[in-house]
Amino acid sequence: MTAPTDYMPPKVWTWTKSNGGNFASINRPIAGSTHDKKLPVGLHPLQLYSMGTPNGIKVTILLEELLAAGFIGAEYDAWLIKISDGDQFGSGFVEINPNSKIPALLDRSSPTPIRVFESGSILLYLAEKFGAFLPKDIVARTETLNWLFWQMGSAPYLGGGFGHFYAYAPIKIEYAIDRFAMEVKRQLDVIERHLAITEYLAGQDYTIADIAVFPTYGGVVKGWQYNVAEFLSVQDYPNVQRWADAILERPAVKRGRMVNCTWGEPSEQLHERHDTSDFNIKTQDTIGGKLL
Ligand SMILES: N[C@@H](CCC(=O)N[C@@H](CS)C(=O)NCC(=O)O)C(=O)O
Repeated sequence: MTAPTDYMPPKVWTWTKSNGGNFASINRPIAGSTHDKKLPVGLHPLQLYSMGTPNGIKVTILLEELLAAGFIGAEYDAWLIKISDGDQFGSGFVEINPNSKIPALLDRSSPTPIRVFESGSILLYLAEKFGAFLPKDIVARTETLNWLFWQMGSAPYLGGGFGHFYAYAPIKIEYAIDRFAMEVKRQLDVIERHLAITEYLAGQDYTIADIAVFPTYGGVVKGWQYNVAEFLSVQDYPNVQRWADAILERPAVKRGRMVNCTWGEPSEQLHERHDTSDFNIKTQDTIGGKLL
């Protein structure tokens, strides 16, 4: 083990300086808004305020799946919330999500608009609203919710624990990386063993459980999340790979991953989405991956 730091916690922690990590400029120990900013509103009842991160694309993948399945009421406007610029601390956003994290959804289809925050809550809300991607049978429904809530409880160890200390912290701390790498590999083994006996997480059907787990754990085994495929020996999880490959093939997943995405190939970014035709315009407007 490399040498520990000589830091000793004081009796009372105070926020005296930025922590120097990648997101230091937006991290702070208090909640609430920092500035007045109204949110834009589009034509559709469903207004999504988000960014194309693993938590954000859970919702855009489900909305694109619902539209692909013929639920026209799932048409939505997706507005970009730039979390690195602090948009999540604008007053309008905080009214929809007091926790200041994307994704956040406003359903304006009833006289009193309904706010929905936390990606798991949004997935469940939409699945129940449209009666899709959540089985009706009590056994399969419960199994779907088991894995949906597994993701909500497990992913912070992957992102806030492992991802933070491996990729974003200003210093590499062996103890922290070891602790969280071990936990993430254990979690991957949990879904590896399960997917060895079942096609999708809740059984034969693709559900909101797969949509929740895929962006984070699929992202790790396919290599786009933290670029840790080699470090975590992801070839050791062939059933997770098989499951992630099948999900990646779905056209709605391809579209959902583009929405509110601001990095990577320009042809794979759709900063805002207001209509299904936005994807076609995007395809026409790009040549060889370069925006015209
Ligand atoms: N538990 C939340 C986590 C959401 C979350 O962590 N969102 C991140 C982006 S992936 C965010 O908005 N970060 C901005 C910040 O922490 O200020 C959910 O599932 O919706």
